[in-house]
Amino acid sequence: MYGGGYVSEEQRKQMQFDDDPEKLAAFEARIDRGEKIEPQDWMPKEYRKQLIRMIEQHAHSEIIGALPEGTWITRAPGFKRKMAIMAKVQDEIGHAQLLYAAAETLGKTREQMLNDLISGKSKYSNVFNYPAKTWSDVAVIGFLIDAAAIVNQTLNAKGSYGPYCRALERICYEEAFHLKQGHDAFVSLATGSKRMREELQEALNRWWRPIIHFFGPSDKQSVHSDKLMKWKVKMASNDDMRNQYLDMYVPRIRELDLTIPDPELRKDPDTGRWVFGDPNWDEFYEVIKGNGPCNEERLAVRRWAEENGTWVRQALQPKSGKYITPLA
Ligand code: BYC
Repeated sequence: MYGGGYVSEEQRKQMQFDDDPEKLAAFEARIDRGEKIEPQDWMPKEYRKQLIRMIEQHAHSEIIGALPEGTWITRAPGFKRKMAIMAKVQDEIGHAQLLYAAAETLGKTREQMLNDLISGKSKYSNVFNYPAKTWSDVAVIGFLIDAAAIVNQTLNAKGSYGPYCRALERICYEEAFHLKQGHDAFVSLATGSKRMREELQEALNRWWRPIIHFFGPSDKQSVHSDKLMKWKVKMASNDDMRNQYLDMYVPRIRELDLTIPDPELRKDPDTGRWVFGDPNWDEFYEVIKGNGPCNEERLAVRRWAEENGTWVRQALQPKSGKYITPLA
């Protein structure tokens, strides 16, 4: 099993032991009542740690997620598509800013987070470690990955940590608009020439498995879900989110006469749940460990941006001189 963030049962007990039981009970009662937890409020160490991990990973996913689409700004077909993809990429960077600000309220600085991203210590979404080879890949990202992100984020937005929920609410509004541009690009290709349809089908074939992975490992393999759901950081399990997504988007793909590249995919009428072929979880764990097709390239771009942007940050903070150079 992948062991990146694994917390042993013993460590878990220790973490709970470290927290004052009365404060913990009062905290959990607040969560049960549906109250939002704010930065100045008491919170268990594990809640803080988990939120930093998740929000930070989410922020990194936004800036790394801008890279595959960013390479298509100059190559998008036509002026309007170029404008739209450029605006979308700018929005993603804005989302990262909102999310880093939300994570900072929990005590980890932005510099530490960026250091952990470029050193490979922190994770970001598996999907951004695959290349966007053609314009059709960009359409698949814009429609099907943004749709997956919306399923996940509209649920997370109802969670317990105030700053994360407020950031997500705004992000979801913008993502809903991104979805429209992705859907428009996707439908144009699906209803276009034979060559356009073929290219779109090839892109769908490449992306289907990473999309299934997007919601995280199965509930049996998920490490953090139980605690995160108890504390209403996550509002649905990985499998429930994946199921909800398949319910919504399998029909929309099929109505365009495209083939989902999984012959075993079907909805079980007895359970109402989707059944699918082996999504190759080994590939997922390899990708999130840093061994996907584009991990090195993505981090190299971030490193370049950090190194070449240092002078700008230093110029903006002339008096303090306290800026920590990434990887210093
Ligand atoms: N990719 O215990 P589990 C976007 C890791 S940006 C990589 O189930 P959890 C967009 C997990 O971190 C949207 N790693 O985890 C941007 C853990 O490892 P560690 C990104 C993954 O947290 C630009 C291990 O696997 N969305 O859409 O309970 C353009 C065990 O997993 C992934 C978010 O970040 C993954 N897919 O549940 C277009 C949303 N899945 O940390 C679009 C916020 C799992 O112990 N995050 N892992 O080493 C979440 O909602 C949850 O973190 C997840 C996973 C549902 C993703």
